[in-house]
Amino acid sequence: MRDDVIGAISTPPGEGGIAIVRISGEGCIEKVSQIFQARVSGKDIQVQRPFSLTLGWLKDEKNEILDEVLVAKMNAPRSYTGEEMVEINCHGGSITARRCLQRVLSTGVRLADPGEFTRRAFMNGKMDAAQAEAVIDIIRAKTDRGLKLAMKQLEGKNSEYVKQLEDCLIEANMLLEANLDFSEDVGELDYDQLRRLLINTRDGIDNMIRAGELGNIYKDGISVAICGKPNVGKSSLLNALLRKERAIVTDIPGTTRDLIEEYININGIPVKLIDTAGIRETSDIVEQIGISKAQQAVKEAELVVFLLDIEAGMTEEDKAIYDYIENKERVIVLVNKDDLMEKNISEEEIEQNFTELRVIRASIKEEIGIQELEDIIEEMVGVGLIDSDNLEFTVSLRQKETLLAGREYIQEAIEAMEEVPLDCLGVDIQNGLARLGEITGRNLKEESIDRIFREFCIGK
Ligand SMILES: Nc1nc2c(ncn2[C@@H]2O[C@H](COP(=O)(O)OP(=O)(O)OP(=O)(O)O)[C@@H](O)[C@H]2O)c(=O)[nH]1
Ligand SMILES: [Mg+2]
Repeated sequence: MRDDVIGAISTPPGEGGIAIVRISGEGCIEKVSQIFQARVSGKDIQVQRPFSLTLGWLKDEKNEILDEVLVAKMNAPRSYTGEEMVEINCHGGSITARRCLQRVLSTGVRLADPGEFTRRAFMNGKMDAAQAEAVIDIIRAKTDRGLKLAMKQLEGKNSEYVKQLEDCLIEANMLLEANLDFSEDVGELDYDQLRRLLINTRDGIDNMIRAGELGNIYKDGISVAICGKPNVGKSSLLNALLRKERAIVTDIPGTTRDLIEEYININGIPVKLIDTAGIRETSDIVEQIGISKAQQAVKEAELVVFLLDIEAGMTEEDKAIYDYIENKERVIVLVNKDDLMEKNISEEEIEQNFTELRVIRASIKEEIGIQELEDIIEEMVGVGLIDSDNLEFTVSLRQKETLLAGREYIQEAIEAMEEVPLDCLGVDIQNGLARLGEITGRNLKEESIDRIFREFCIGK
């Protein structure tokens, strides 16, 4: 890990009110003072109070004004990275921020790698690994609930929970060691208590993974494909869920040719909706391409809404599409156009063809069944019945893999407890502890640290 001075633009590219150039590392205040002139003479940032702002100009090599800026300085260790830091607030044009950064770099500051500020914060003990992962979740949160969960992780919820599990294992380890070292004094090992501690840890890990996976739905979202034969009302459904006229709707079968993807928020879950071309036999080349895209989208989506037209009845065409859908447990059937007088799909027919599936009778035209569909989507992803305020976790893939690896050692210890020598049992417990430690990152290897920060953008 290098400890030189790094700098980057921390605001998104493009025009904005202001842009921020962030600089971190021992000596950065002195470097910025070389290129900054305070408006009020004598207010050099080297003597400025930390955590205050100084107005002034950034000067170029010829001592001409580059931009009028506000400079904030933070002293170590009370900054985001834990190092001495300066933030330059410049005008938010796409050129100004770049020129300010270039000027900063000309003083010998190095352009920061993606995520390097947060990486330094982690290295300097400002946050643990789980908290660093929360930073990226906060930036990427798509709904309020997703954000709330990420904030909980940043506050240290995951770390707190892992700590409880670690305490359990440490107690188990102490029990074991007391027996190894002074077996005459403490007598026989209390296997029941040891087993209880290990089972508690294992079940705690399972709970954490389960709750985390549910929480992840709010973070990652799900995809829902809308499919059916032409003219059943797929695009009408997309528009109704979006509450805007996004897709073209006509009574001509084969209106939609391409995939149309839009995001909506269903009770806090980010949902990617995909409207598809009506699937049918056709000789039209463009439509054929659209149909094969539709089939691909249906394959990949987490949930599929299969539409029928109650007036048109259930035809061979519908049956062929339905048969094509794999994993029927992710299908929601929506029998549309229930407002029409002529009904050619009976309850019996529905019952026969879609036993055990969720079926909604709807009229998209009259906005009947839309709310029910949203509720069923929420329910089907498994969070419908859970009070989201009790959902405290998301787990990153890294955290999940680490938890599972730890679980394996503990399970091994539980199973082999009375058959293996105590020191072997001790090794399993130690290994379990080491894995748990990786969640918060005390025992992290360089490549695991790289993995955490790989997803970050420059400037964070
Ligand atoms: N009566 C009635 N008509 C509807 C309803 N929903 C959609 N329609 C009509 O059905 C026709 C087809 O609707 P679309 O949404 O374009 O159907 P689609 O499934 O996207 O059709 P393609 O893109 O051609 O595959 C339009 O004329 C809609 O106004 C409904 O609930 N009741
Ligand atoms: Mg359409």
